[in-house]
Amino acid sequence: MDKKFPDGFFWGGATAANQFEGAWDVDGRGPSVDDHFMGGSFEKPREITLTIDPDKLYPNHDGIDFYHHYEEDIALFAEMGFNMFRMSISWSRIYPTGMEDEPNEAGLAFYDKVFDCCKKHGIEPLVTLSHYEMPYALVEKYNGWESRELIDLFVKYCATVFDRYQDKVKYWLTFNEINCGTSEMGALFETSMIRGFEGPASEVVVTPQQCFQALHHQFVASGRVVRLAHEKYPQFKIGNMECFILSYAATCDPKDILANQAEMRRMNWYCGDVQVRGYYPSYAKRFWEENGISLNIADGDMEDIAEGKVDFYTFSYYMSNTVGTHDDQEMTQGNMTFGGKNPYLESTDWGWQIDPDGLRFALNEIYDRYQIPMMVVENGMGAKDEVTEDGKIHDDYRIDYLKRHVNAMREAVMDGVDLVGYTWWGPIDLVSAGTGEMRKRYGFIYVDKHDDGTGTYKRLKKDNFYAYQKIIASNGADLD
Ligand code: BGP
Repeated sequence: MDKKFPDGFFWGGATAANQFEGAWDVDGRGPSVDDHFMGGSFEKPREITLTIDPDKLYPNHDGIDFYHHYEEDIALFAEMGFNMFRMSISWSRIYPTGMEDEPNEAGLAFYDKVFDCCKKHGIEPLVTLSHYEMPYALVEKYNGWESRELIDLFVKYCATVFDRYQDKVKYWLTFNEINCGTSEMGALFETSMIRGFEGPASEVVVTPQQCFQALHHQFVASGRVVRLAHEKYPQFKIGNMECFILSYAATCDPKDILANQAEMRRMNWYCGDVQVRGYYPSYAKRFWEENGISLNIADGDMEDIAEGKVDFYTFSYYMSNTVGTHDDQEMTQGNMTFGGKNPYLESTDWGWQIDPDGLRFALNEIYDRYQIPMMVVENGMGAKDEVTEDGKIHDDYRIDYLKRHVNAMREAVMDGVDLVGYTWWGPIDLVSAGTGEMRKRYGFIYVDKHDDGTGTYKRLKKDNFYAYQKIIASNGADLD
């Protein structure tokens, strides 16, 4: 069989505005929820403050200053051969509090420049409308997505950027990792229900009722936005975005199989089933009942969801874990989650278990279920990099991770999966969402920026820069 990817396959990298733009209070931008998060680490959760304390360090404020380096950075992406760049728009750059009648022209103009620069280099933007952020004023007034009012405000913001960039952007994603809203830990990032909260992020408390009601509001908002796009801009393609946390049953005990099935439904299938199929899945009713959830569904909501089905399915994939019912299970950390350890897998320094075969498995499972085009829009390895005396970064560990995951996708394509794109997470080092660290680096490009806030912002190519360049040049055929 032909061991390569389909012609026209999208190769690129993925970022999020709040994690790399910086310029948090420049050109009329309002504070976003992430601007209230201080830096943390593997051992120490990020602290959230109610007001911005000038004596404290908030890593998202400066990010890696893409705002002033975008031309240099996009040129480097082009040099690697990117034909796609996933980025998000910062809502509070467009509507500083989310509640203004008119958008902030300076914010809109910034993204015009970014998209024009992509075009100059033949790079297709893939734009996430909401990547773990909202204007902080909406947290204060509405407690984030807990309130229905967010739907109209979000649709207004989307309508503005659709109108403005209709000739520059074709591919859009509604909510980043929407399914993180199904867990207490992920809801913090996904739904911003932290009104009045100050303290370690691990101490935020939300109930299942709040989580699933907030998600319902997001489903309706997503449905309305997809409908709007389909009606007004037939050239657009709109996708969902899931944090796919593949889990295996910890043992072949049938009780473990059932426990894992329940976890796979809550974590991985619930949101996809709604956004791809356009209705709540059959297992939802019992799940709601058993978790004390009673959804408030308004007239027209289910129609918005039914008419707002996404055009393609996208997800992040970093790791897998195990789920079981036995007490002796050892646990480990992962992306937005804790899970059981798998004795057959190695982990990164942050405890994320590396599992390329799981990516092939996940791609097949998802495609069997939905039968629509797919993209892997995040995948990567957070590691501590060292600049050696020769001024280089020899990140063979990351090259190995990259090649094994590209190989897994290639196998899935040969299995028949309709995979159309791959955007590596953090093609340039940026601030970690989970820990707020800079030293948890993912990039092909190193950025001289450190956890204590120091650094020159100088960009350096790592060894993996050249490895990815070779992979892209051969359309995924050359993995030696
Ligand atoms: C995903 C998020 C990204 C990104 C990535 C890596 O869940 O969509 O925003 O940050 O994970 O996670 P972290 O930054 O915590 O290492």
